[in-house]
Amino acid sequence: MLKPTIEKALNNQIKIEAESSQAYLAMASWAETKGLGGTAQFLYQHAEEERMHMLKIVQYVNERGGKAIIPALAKPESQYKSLNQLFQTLLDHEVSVSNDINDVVEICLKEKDYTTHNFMQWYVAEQIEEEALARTIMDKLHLIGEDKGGLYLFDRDIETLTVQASNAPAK
Ligand code: OFO
Repeated sequence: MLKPTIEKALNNQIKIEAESSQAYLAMASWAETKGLGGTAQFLYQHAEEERMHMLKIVQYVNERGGKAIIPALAKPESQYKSLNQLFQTLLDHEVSVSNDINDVVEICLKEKDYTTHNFMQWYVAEQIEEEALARTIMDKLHLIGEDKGGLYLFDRDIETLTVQASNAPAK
């Protein structure tokens, strides 16, 4: 049985993951309307992954005798000045999600809930990868600068960029 403090922390994390999914869906839609098809696909996929992160917690809470709450969501930001601004927002968001996950881990330790602590380790590892991926993308965008040809190639190649690829050693 989950302690109420843990249930509350996990329900809060469900909302954060759902908000992430919604935010990336809005980013994907923005990119699609700007003719950035590769970026849109990457972000649609990212939105799906965040939905899966949410779902895992929903099921965990219910399996452990708690009650998962499916939250109402605020309308996400839908306008961006540039790809640079969009991906900086994404990176900042992932850093804040990492902090939120660390908070849940801390509560688990305080409450001596080692099962949930163990469950949360998947999220801790995932955040390292997601932050690395977002930083890789920002590095690429900084290199490209205002170069239109570079942006064209970026949009073409980002579709194949995954969390795993961003961790591969540079060739
Ligand atoms: Fe990218 O955040 Fe989920 O965990």
